Amino acid sequence: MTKSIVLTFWGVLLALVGVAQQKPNIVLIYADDLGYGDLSCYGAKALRTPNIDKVAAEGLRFSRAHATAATCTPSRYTLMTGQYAWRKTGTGIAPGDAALLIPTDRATLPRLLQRAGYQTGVVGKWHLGLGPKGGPDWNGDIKPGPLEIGFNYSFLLPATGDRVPCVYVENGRIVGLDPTDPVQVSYREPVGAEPTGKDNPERLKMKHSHGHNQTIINGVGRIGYMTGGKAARWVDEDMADVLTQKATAFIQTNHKAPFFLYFSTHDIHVPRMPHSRFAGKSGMGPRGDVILQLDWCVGEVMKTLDRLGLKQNTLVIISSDNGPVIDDGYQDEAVTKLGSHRPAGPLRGGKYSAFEAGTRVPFIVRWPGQVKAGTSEALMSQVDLPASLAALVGQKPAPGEVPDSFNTLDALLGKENKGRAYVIEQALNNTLAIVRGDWKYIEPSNGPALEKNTNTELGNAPQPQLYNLNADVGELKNRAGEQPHLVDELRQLLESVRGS
Ligand code: NG6
Ligand code: CA
Repeated sequence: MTKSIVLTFWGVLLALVGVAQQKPNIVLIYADDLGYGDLSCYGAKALRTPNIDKVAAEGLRFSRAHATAATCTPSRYTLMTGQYAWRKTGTGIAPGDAALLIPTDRATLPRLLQRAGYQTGVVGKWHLGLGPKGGPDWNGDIKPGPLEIGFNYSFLLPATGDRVPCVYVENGRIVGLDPTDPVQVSYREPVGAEPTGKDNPERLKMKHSHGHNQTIINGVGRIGYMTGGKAARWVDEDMADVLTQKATAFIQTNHKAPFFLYFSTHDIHVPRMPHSRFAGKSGMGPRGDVILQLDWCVGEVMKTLDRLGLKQNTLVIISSDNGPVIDDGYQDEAVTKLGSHRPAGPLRGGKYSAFEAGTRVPFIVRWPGQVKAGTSEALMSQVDLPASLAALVGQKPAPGEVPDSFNTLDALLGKENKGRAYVIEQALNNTLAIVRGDWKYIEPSNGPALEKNTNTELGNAPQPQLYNLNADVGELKNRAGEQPHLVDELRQLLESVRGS
């Protein structure tokens, strides 16, 4: 009797130690173009995002966390590789037929986690190119791709929702492709006899405002030409459901292993085509509706973690690849129905910009029992996720493997509130800015001050700019003239990082 009690005691103890030592699952929910002011937990009043707010209330909400660039491809390139995208040519906004931008032999975030025994999956927007130089064989094995750089599972939108081909690619194959109706893609000239937004505007259910006037798929003009693959084409209005189903299925399948899920939502990028459950619900037009839809997706993922008993042992990160844009090329009422909503909150600029709204984005970390709920003013950059998450799972990247990525795990988990010594921000035309402490320096640039189509202040100016973000988060007063020494210091720091 006594002996069995002792045995039970040791059994329970070992089980507890086992649970404590089990590596946490990691779920990274990466929204597209979600602005610093777009969530109610970041101050939005015109709409509510209860599911994301709940994650924030149970976790740590950062106020000074940055994507590495103000557009998608470079931000994602850095997220995957821990290398600043501006170090590598060809990492600007990728066309939908670009070759894979990440060399298959380099260390990547998912590969570092694989080394620690993780099952790794990516679901959603990719936009890092696929296939060899010259682009992929859309009708065959579409590789190299995520499976060749460290993912065990992939279900992708190859590029973006507004770029062809408008099909899903699962583990290197177009889903539902009828071999007698092959897909053909061109970013140079029309292919097939498909109607285009330019020539057949009467066929559009949502008109373009700039660009987006090539092949019409599902009533929406796209960037690029495509023909064939009729049975495989996505329906935009169902995309959030499809992706969420794949994301939760990945969790279900892998719930016994430690897993890493990179859930890269299409929302809230254009075209904003909410499911009928969300259409009209925000009062702000489709842009607001797809924020509600994104919030629903997050809720479904959280429900899945709860249902499988994984909440306690899962680190959840929610962020965005760049800041907000209102009119990004479609007449979708985003401008006319914006009302009092401020997608960037108090920040200046937006997607594409060197001003803060370009890269300062929502960033929420939840890990019950491990991360104390609250807020953090730590200066953070997504470039550090590879080194920090590697550290979390006990991996030490070899020197140079994730060259620009620092281990800022303590700040990520809320154990300290300083974060990085500095953050570098990359704007559309590769203008760089650097933030250190309260101060931000934007290097001189001959690029345009305004992106006319989207009406975004890009932050470009031929003179150096210096802002005190503590006193002037809206970057209105250029203090470069008053503080030449500080300008020099920050310029030198930026140059030293650039040259390293
Ligand atoms: C721009 C597109 C914009 C969007 C962006 C990429 C035009 C006129 N504009 O070139 O609509 O697709 O590229 O967005 O085509 S991102 O979030 O993937 O970087
Ligand atoms: Ca984006």
